[in-house]
Amino acid sequence: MRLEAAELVRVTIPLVGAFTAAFGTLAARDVLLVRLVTDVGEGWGECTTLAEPFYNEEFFDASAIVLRRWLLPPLFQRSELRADEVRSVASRVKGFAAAKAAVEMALLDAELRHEGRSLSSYLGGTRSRVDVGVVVGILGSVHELCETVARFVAEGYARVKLKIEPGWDHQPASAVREAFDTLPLQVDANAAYDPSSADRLLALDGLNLLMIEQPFAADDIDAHRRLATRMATPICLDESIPSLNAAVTALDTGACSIVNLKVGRVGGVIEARRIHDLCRARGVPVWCGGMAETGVGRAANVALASLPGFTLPGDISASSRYFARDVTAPFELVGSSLAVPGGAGLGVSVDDDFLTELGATREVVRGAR
Ligand code: NPG
Repeated sequence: MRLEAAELVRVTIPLVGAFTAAFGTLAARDVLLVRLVTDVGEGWGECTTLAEPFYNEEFFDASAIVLRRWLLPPLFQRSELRADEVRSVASRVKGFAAAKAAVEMALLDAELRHEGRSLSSYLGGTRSRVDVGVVVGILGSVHELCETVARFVAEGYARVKLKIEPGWDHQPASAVREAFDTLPLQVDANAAYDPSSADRLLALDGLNLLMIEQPFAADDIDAHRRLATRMATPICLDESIPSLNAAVTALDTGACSIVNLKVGRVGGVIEARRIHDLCRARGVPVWCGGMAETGVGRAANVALASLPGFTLPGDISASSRYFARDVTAPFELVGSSLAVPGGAGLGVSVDDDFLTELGATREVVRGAR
């Protein structure tokens, strides 16, 4: 296929409720979508980065610059382009995994739509529905937390993840455990702990958690390894795993026994599948992380989570968890699962009129820089 036109679409979508984690509070989601027009049709991708570099190094404005100046222009030069070549063409650009993932996603969408094949089938998915969980942010009180968890459990979510940070960890988690004694429950620290305060995490061992996710800094693999030798609760890594190589190191050193896979963090669904394959070969469970994406990014997440190694529910809650109205048809919870789109490509259509209604800005990116 040949790339003929590219557009960066930016829009801010209000969230149904503010979401707080160690990286800050989101009251609205700044969304960056990439629309690519090729000679075989168009495709959409989502750059899942946040407005500020508080989750990882990448952030919204920087991703847009990198897309405009360095990621998209070389793709216009190629007379024959396949989506699975994006990673190597983009390898001159260091980092910016979410921007790269968005380009790969849009080209895959175009390519697979043309072939009449779904992303799930392309990746080797084996399920038509995927079990999902929900994430509850840091709230004002334990009472509010327990009420929020109760509401999500009533909606059907069969696994709950609590955001924790120093000062909001054992007490809220044990209150939820007490109120929901058999609920599959896990916690996520987004790197908020200093290894010198590892002792306070040991208390979480009594709460029968599925896992504790990313307690320490992304580059501190050894602190995670040390904690894993002291805790019975499995350690899961998210921010520490930006690539297949990083996954190999984390598993070889015993820094984690579960891996969170996020499309935007690892640079695309194809790299995510390679990490999935590695983990599956080693018997390490993986699950699909989320970044409060619109239906575009969610479609990619759900397709990825349909692979056989995704044996734990993902952070891919229904669209209504974050948005009163999404830019695609909503992903809806039935029981505790979402349907994997069976349509060609991502299997979702973007509601352009709604984007306009929301005040989206559109920037045409050209081949020459
Ligand atoms: O359901 O999409 C979702 C959100 C899951 O809380 C979630 N993700 O740290 O994993 C995370 C967190 C996140 C949200 C990270 C937004 C970055 C942005």
